[in-house]
Amino acid sequence: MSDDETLLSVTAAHLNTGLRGIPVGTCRTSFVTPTEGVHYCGYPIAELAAMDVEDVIYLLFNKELPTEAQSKAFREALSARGALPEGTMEAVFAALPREGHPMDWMSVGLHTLGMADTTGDWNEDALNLVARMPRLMGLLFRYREGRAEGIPADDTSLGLVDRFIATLQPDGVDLAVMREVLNAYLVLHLDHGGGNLSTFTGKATASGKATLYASMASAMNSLSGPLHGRANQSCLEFVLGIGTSDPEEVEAFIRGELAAKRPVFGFGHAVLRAEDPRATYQFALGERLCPDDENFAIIRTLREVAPRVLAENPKISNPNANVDIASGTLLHHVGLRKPEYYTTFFGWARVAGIGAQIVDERTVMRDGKGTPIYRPKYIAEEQTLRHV
Ligand code: HAX
Repeated sequence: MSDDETLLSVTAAHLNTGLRGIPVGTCRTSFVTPTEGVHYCGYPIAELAAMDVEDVIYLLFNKELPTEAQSKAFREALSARGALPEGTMEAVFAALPREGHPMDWMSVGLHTLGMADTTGDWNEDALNLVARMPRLMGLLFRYREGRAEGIPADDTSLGLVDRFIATLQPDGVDLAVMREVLNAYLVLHLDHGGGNLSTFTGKATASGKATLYASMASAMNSLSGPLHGRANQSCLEFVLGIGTSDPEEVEAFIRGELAAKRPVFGFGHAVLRAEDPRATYQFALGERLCPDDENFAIIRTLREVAPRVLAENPKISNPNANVDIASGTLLHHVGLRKPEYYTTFFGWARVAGIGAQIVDERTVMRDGKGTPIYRPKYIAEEQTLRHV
């Protein structure tokens, strides 16, 4: 059945299924296929994974890869947009409870930026936000860790990853390795089709003409759920809980988790039917950057053992590794040791993809008129009607 026919044949069976599989719009930035995973503007992710994140963000906003001159101009434009309103974020972060989840801090940070400096132009605001995220992220870490003293001035002439690292000032870490891991993490997580929950939420909020910043905060609140972005936090917690890379012990651990009806994190996917190319890339990166890391040894064994064990259950459509299997291990290796922060990196990346999709929906769709305010239909149940 084609997508068009599906559109015309919504039945009672589709109700209360979270709009699963129901076409609601078109997406200009990315799509996902069962074997090659996510594509950005037509390019399979495997072709983009090693590029600088600035160039891939350019692709999402402009629908073509930049020439050398365009790349340089785009980086300069991001630098020019990068400065945060003086002192505002610092004052807000200083007042937030440190026991709050980092994703809640990120959401407050986005609202803070929006209150201080919204232009009302979708494209301007989306690019300003992309440019300001590294400093927001760096300050988020510094204030939560109680390291607010001596934060260096923001050098907006640096690239996006370097600006975060410069604000963070990590101790005892190989900065070149950290830069490569973070750049890859961001590129791999920038976008994932139009209908994932956070992207959909961001576009829905923007359809009511809330600001770009308020829309992005909505998107990040959606991403913070354990069934969505926060799965990457759970995945490293799972790896740390295994504590051995011995294949027999790992297999016994997996069987124990399945018997206890717990998920084997880092495996399976709703759409992919092969190993996620984002996982494949990160495994290759890990083999190059940290082959002796003890957590990397665990996920290497998991990758060998888990698909075989999971494939014994015919219900599991894809027993192979997904994007979350290796990302936490790589972040951990470069000194970002606390899994509770991992969804903020996911969110940082998605700000670009969701921002580009919001710009498309608000300024390009329907010959530039933009998608109207979202209003799916809900059918009243008889019981509800009796109380009206
Ligand atoms: N461990 C245990 N059970 C699994 C499983 C896994 N890794 N993968 C699938 N299953 C189970 C499902 O829970 C489902 O069981 P029920 O029929 O009892 O509900 C059954 O197998 C069929 O599932 P499916 O059709 O193959 O996959 P779904 O689309 O339902 O679920 C999930 C996809 C990613 C949620 C699932 O594979 C899972 O829970 N994986 C482990 C958690 C995880 O790694 N999450 C990160 C996902 C990363 C991602 O999607 N990024 O975009």
